[in-house]
Amino acid sequence: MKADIKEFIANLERRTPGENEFHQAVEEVIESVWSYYEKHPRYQKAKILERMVEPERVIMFRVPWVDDRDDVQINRGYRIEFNSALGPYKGGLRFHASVTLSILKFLGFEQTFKNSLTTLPMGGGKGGSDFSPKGKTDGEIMRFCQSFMTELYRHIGPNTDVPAGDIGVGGREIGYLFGQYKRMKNEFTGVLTGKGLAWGGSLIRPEATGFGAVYFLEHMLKRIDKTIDGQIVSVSGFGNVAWGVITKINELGGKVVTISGPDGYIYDADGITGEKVDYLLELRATNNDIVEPYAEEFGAKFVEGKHPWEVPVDVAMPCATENEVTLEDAENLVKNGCKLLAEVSNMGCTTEAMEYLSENIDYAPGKAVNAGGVAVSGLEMSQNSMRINWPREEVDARLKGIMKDIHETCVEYGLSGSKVDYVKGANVGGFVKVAEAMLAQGVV
Ligand code: 2IT
Repeated sequence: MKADIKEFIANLERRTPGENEFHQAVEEVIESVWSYYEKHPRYQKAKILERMVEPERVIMFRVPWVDDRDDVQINRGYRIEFNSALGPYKGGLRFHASVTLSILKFLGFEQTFKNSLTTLPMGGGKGGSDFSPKGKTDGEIMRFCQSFMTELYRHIGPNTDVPAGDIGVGGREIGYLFGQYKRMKNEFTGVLTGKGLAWGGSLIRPEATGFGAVYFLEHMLKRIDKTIDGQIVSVSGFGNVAWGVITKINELGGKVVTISGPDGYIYDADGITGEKVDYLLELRATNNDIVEPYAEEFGAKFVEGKHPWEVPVDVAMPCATENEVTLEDAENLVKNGCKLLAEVSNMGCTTEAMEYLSENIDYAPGKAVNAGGVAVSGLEMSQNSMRINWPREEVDARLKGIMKDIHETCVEYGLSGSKVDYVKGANVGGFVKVAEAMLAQGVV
């Protein structure tokens, strides 16, 4: 690592002790953009990078609620308003026991560059709570969401900050959050995305992250003269994003052979198709957060306590959570003939795994691959502003166009020889627009 990058990171670590995931996300971007930054003294003079790693605002608050046994519960709520150079803060809410300030800062930081890549006018933000909806009743989830929004409502708005879902926040939670916002502000407005179709939601939003990732994969494969038809794919997770990826891969003739949960992974050599894909929705609705029942239902193999990256495949698509692919996993994938890893989870690979994969196969980072989710959120905002709903074909065509543009941006900034450095391409491509906007807007 270059001395001045080292110093930059050391400074960041001094100011944000213990925020390991945040440091990891910043380091990846800094390494990518540093040579570009050095070539542009006006960026340095304006301290663009130093400003970019400091969120514009961090909100932390108490979320008290009463569970079904009449016990008082206390969770912590957060909203990181990271960067508004390109538009209102935009990014999801994560409800999961593992949520910390560091995790939300890493996600908010990444979101800024991801949103920039989508070409839509959105700044970067992220929020959530250490509350996990898994194992809770509907009533408990509603009371939690209402308490959470009772504080959050004063900080957000359709022109200020527009949250959406992430892990643990789906249509049900968005509904409860929206209801409470509307009640408190007496305003029916596009303040959240991922809404139900009857009350301002967009077609394709639930599928967008997974579909967009597969559209991106198509462009990656095209560069090496391949198509999705016939590819064997491993997927992790079994939530909304994994479901979207599996549905689209099937449609395009590929075969997905794995899914996973916190309990282990499923290997289904025949492919996860037809009623098995519908079963994923059932599995999620049981609220247990385990995949093992799939094995009993369809006679597939369940491997306890392991990640699916030991299964030989052509393409790997992590769809669960950060740092879910370690160096050892990456080595296993490559050893077993994997040619391409398209990261769908945010920062799905550890730094070591990412470096190893970039050197050995085609690897693209989450902020490019999964940007279809927030892109369709951006399209939901447009539809809300115009008070119309676009048909399915219109949203899908726009999503396809955006994923193509993101891939082209990665190639533009990441091409080295005949290979594309997707990490550099995504980071520099995302950075340039934000940096230019910050310069134009002065020292704020
Ligand atoms: O990580 C992400 O991009 C999301 N969770 C979606 C954010 C959004 O505002 O739709």
